[in-house]
Amino acid sequence: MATHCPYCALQCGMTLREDDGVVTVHPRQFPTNRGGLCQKGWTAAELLDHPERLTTPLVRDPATGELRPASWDAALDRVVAGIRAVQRDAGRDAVAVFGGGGLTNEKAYALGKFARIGLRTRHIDYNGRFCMSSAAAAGMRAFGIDRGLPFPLADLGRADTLLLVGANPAETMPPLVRWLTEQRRAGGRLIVVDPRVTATARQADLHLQPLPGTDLAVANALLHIALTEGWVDRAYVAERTTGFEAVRRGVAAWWPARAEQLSGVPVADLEATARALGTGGRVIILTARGAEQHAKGVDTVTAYVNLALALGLPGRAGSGYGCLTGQGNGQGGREHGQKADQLPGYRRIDDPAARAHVAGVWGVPADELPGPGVPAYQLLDSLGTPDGPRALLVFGSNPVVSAPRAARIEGRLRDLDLLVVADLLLSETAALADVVLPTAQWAEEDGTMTNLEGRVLRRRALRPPPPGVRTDLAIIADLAARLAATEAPGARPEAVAAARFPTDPAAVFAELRRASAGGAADYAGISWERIDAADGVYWPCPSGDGPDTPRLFADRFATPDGRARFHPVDHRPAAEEVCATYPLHFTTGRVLAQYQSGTQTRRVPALRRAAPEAFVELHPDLAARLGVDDGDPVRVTSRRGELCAPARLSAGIRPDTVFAPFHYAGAGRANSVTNDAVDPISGMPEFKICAVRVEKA
Ligand SMILES: Nc1nc2c(c(=O)[nH]1)N[C@H]1C(S)=C(S)[C@@H](COP(=O)(O)OP(=O)(O)OC[C@H]3O[C@@H](n4cnc5c(=O)[nH]c(N)nc54)[C@H](O)[C@@H]3O)O[C@H]1N2
Ligand SMILES: Nc1nc2c(c(=O)[nH]1)N[C@H]1C(S)=C(S)[C@@H](COP(=O)(O)OP(=O)(O)OC[C@H]3O[C@@H](n4cnc5c(=O)[nH]c(N)nc54)[C@H](O)[C@@H]3O)O[C@H]1N2
Ligand code: SF4
Ligand SMILES: [Mo]
Repeated sequence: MATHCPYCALQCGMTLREDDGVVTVHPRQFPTNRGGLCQKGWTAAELLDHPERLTTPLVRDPATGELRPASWDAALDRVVAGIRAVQRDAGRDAVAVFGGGGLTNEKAYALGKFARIGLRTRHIDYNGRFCMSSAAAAGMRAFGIDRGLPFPLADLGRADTLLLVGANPAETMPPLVRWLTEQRRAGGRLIVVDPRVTATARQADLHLQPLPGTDLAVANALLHIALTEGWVDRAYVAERTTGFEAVRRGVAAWWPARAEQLSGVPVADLEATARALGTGGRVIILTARGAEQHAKGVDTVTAYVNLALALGLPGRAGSGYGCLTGQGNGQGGREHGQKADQLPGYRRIDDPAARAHVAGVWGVPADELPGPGVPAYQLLDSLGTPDGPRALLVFGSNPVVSAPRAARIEGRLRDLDLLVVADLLLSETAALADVVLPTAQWAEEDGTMTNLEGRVLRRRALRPPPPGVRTDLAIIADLAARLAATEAPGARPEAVAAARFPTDPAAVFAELRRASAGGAADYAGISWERIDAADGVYWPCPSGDGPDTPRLFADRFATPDGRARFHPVDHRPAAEEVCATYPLHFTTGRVLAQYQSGTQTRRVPALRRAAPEAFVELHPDLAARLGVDDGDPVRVTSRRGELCAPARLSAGIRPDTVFAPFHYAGAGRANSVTNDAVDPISGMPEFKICAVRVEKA
């Protein structure tokens, strides 16, 4: 059975085999992974028959306070009664939905539709807000469209210069490293910007090691140098862009020496980088979470987009700007309506034409669709407060581990009247729920995923879910039907009848195609058959007999006038700066063997052995000052909380910065420490920098 890995956005091709009930994973030739898989992909099938798999709904017993097995009827009745009670009391918006970028396109679409016409709440958002939102917002405002890579991944292998800013694919997308190796074999230069000497940085020709939170200044200095040296593509700027003059004036103040002072990157390295970018033939600039997960993430990405535009890269063959999308369906998950301000096809919920189109597909009057909700952190932080939602339904996220300032969010979740979590395993968030609904896993249901290239792929069911387990689509449909059957003031039961929420993913996809037709992310011409016939189909693909779009921007950008837009952006300090009490910078990220909040990968024995617990990475000089030896337990404290984990000494990290992975719960939870300041445009939290104190525990 040919399918794709359940985890990250590389969506490596794999083949599943079932012998005597045991499912094994085999690598498959696919254009992104070319037969490669990382350890997570190799072991993905181990969760299918995992002993901790949820196989029955759980309902919290009011008498004992414990979660107890319950029938589906009892569990769903409890959910519906809870929703109706809260909505009767506090209005429709008192119920909120939280989705995930790991859900298939079909599920993301169904969830957004369920929120808008099943619950009729404006409150839906998702974990992609913590992931892709800054790059998405920057792409929208510069190019008029947000597709992570506007070109096939294979272009990386042919780049003369490749700049990776805040990306560590050697750990986060290991098979992608083949493209980097190929690129350098062909004589290309790889430049990596990361405060740590990562496995990726070790392969680079040049490694810039800035202080976290200074990427914007670095980008402006690079453009400053390019201007001074005459590497700006004046013809391209004149023909294909608007707004350059203001950017030019802004970066004039970014002398390389000024950027060096702020970031610690030597002027010579800035000059070498600018030269490689400005004089290379095929040049690609990529950002990932290191640059984006800041309270100035949108402006930071914009600074790199400005640089790319000034050099004439976007739309030029073999060149361009892109961001590396993270979650398995991080791209599709941000297109079909689980974002607070969005309707399917990447339409805006406040656009009357978009509302009319989607309401038509859904068979409801457009004026019945709610308006925009609020971004994820704001939503989570309002739960259970007098003005916030009092019930929350979570599909595909574990915010108790992954949200910033997690102890506070955990408290908010506890304050809810009703918390419902659909998951395959008892995540830390599910453990707090009033009702837990066991869902099918990737190899048990059909659907589509859109990878980091904007390529729509088929996920295939190898076998049905185990007895007692239902698919997310079936849960959504059942809830919609039960809600329709209840009497609620002003509700139109027929509008939310079960027939409107098909459980067959093929039927959902057919509807999604119609709903997306004419939108920015147009899937109208994509059929499952067409995906099968090729190695996936790139959106936009408006017509069944027309072409798909592997490369964007060759002739025009997706803005009304077809030109890309420059935006002047300036450096600003991190939301929280170091001080005498909290003198060190704290940053967070990933290790190869764990995925996200770890619900899944912490339960796979080989992965647990490879990365069993949290750690705090710090420089030996800093460790010596603190009297800490390798392996000693240390405590990292911020204004918001603390993390305790063994020290891991590494000469590869800046002595003024400490790092911890965010995959762990309990005392090792990095998000107990992180800052919940968010980007004013995207709502992205500042996961990648805050001020801390470190001491031996
Ligand atoms: N093994 C594994 N792979 C994954 C995932 C996982 O959880 N585990 N998750 C997937 C998802 S959802 C995502 S979003 C991607 C993320 O993929 P990446 O963005 O590659 O992952 P991160 O480790 O979060 O961050 C990358 C690097 O940013 C650096 N960094 C920290 N602060 C700064 C800064 O201020 N500036 C710069 N330039 N760099 C900084 C960190 O040191 C880190 O090495 O990975 C995907 N793949
Ligand atoms: N400090 C710090 N925090 C971070 C980050 C960071 O770099 N630093 N990165 C952020 C980023 S980029 C991301 S993407 C988030 C991710 O963080 P989360 O949103 O917590 O992501 P996951 O751990 O993937 O959570 C997915 C949950 O859904 C379940 N699940 C998987 N598939 C399905 C399905 O099909 N249906 C249902 N119903 N459930 C399913 C899994 O078992 C798991 O419990 O974390 C963010 N948090
Ligand atoms: S790189 Fe990503 S998609 Fe590929 S096997 Fe690893 S986790 Fe799966
Ligand atoms: Mo992510």
